[in-house]
Amino acid sequence: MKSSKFATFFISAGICILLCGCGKGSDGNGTVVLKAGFSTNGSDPRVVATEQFKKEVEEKTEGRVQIEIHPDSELGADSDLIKGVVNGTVDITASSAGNFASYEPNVGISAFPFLFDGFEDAWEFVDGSVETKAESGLEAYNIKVLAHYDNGFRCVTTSDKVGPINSVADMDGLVIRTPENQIVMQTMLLLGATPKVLPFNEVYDALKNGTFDAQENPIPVIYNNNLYEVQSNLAITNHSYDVMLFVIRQDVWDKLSEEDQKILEEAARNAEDTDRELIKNQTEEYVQKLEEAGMNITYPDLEEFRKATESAITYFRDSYDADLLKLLR
Ligand code: EAX
Repeated sequence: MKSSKFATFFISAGICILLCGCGKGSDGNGTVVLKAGFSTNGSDPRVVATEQFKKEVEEKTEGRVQIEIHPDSELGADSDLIKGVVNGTVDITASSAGNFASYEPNVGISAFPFLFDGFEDAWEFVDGSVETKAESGLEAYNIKVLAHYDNGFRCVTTSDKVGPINSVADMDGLVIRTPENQIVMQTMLLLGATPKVLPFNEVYDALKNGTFDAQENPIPVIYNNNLYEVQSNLAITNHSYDVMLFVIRQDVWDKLSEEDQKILEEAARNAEDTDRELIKNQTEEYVQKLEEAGMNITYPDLEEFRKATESAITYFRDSYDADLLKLLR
């Protein structure tokens, strides 16, 4: 009796070790679970596009790579999400290029004011060699760029108390919330405003309780995150193009098989196409929706905004790669 029980114990123990020892990951079957964090809610195109990315990756890797999506700053604000990719607590995020500038200043280059004439012009730039060179320093921070999502062109919103923005003079002395983005902040300073940083997930309440009376974001962000409920005026300034770097931890990427890396690259390109189409369409369609939601829309003369901010590039001359700035012009 004793020996057969002993044998049963050893056989079952052996099977258990075999099952647990044959792969990586918590469930022991080689599954990699990647946490993707975002500062905006689930209706934002960056999250919608990443839901598509998740579906394609999980199907084509046959479940070897799984993506957990965390919107609404569940894993932290934009600066926390980027820091998370650097230190390994967040695996994937998408955030405005300028938010990465505190690690690699050159990536803010696409955010200079009034650089592009429209989406196609901007996409040609971010898909080109100058952007690739600008992003090259990110690898040193464990950041691998998978795709270039789009946040749109940033515009200014204000409360009833401040009133509408019709000219640069209306920006004078305006305390305005911005992301922690040096280029956007300098652009506001050059317009005579006073930029103050606040994490995006705190913006709605700060506008609602009057801590802030103004903010600036692209039209899709304003609509998808219901900022029209707490802002009365929208000025179509398009003062800064906001490319979003869709990034993954370099150390996680390096551990994936070549086959799975190719699957993630293709899924990221497809998600980028979806994101860009959503942002372009929403930028064109949502101004009317914002007007129907009660916002007063103004179209300031952008030539005076352009003139007031053209010195932004020289302001950052010392922190940008000189060749890059030459290529930029
Ligand atoms: O899109 O913090 C900001 O204003 C950013 O644009 C944020 O990612 C929301």
